[in-house]
Amino acid sequence: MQEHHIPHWAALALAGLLAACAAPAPAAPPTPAVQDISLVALDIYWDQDVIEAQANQPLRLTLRNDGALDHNFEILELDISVLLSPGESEVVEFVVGRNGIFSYLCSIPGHDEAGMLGELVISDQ
Ligand SMILES: [Cu+2]
Repeated sequence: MQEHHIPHWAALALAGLLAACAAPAPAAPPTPAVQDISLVALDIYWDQDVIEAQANQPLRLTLRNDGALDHNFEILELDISVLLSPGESEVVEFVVGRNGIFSYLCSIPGHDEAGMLGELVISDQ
């Protein structure tokens, strides 16, 4: 029954305050910068052995197969596996939430042994 002690103008002000609280926040947090990285598969190697990126920032990895063979980009630890036919390209977007070195390779038999492997190095700097 406390409402009875609140003056009418105060109740209106309170209602206004509650409405303001329910409204969406005026300033949205800044959108994290997307890190655009390209990796090209060739016969039989990747065009890069090391990829560096930041933790907790969206990573947009564009994979392209410029070879004449199938290649399959794979990062086991991140559960990423992308099969690329010759001439094909595909974009994978993901975020790595911690620092570390994540090995990538081509999982087509024999290709990693032939040198189709590299490291995705994630840091927070
Ligand atoms: Cu391959």
